Amino acid sequence: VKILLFGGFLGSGKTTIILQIAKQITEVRAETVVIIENEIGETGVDDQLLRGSGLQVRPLFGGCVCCQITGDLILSIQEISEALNPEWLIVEMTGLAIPGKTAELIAEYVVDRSLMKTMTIVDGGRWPELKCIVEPLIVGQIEKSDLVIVNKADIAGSDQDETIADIQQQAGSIPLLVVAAIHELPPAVFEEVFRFG
Ligand SMILES: Nc1nc2c(ncn2[C@@H]2O[C@H](COP(=O)(O)OP(=O)(O)OP(=O)(O)O)[C@@H](O)[C@H]2O)c(=O)[nH]1
Ligand SMILES: [Mg+2]
Repeated sequence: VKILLFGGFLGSGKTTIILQIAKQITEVRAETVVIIENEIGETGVDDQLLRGSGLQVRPLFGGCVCCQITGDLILSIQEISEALNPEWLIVEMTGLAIPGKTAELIAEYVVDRSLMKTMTIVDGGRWPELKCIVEPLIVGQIEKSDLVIVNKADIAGSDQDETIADIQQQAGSIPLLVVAAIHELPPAVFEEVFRFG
């Protein structure tokens, strides 16, 4: 099993992107996928949205973004890989999780880090505002990930170049893609997401 971990602040577009990635896996690559939804709240909205598309989805509820949730996640990954053994496992993390840290924890217990890829989704339009309010979180989400996807390019304002330059600076050598996930993602995005090693 190869694991794709999607993180990024609340509302950045994780579910929208995951839907396209999962469809690419099942319809284009003809491979199997299970999605784990790591939700904070009690109603699984994303869960229903994803399930409506005919995909296999496991909800994973938890209280907050701590080790407890990662413990549940690790158990779910173990259970799913043993019972279903899909080719791909997609995890939508809560908007408050740090993808790279979660990957390190999973790597300690279940799956080799080389079989995991962490994607951090950034809402380009909200970056300046969120940087003022929750800088350590959104910067941490970027710093520890394998790929940064800046989303909502379709509604970007005149400060977009500045924003992307700032995000790129935080990302350092981590690859960065700019997308509008509300439209069909270009092939280059899928290539990058599915590229391992
Ligand atoms: N304009 C625009 N809106 C987008 C884009 N991608 C997602 N959205 C919208 O942004 C909102 C949040 O998208 P989601 O995919 O649910 O984001 P999320 O990160 O899964 O959200 P949570 O799971 O609640 O943290 C939805 O209303 C989407 O339709 C985009 O590229 N452009
Ligand atoms: Mg979501």
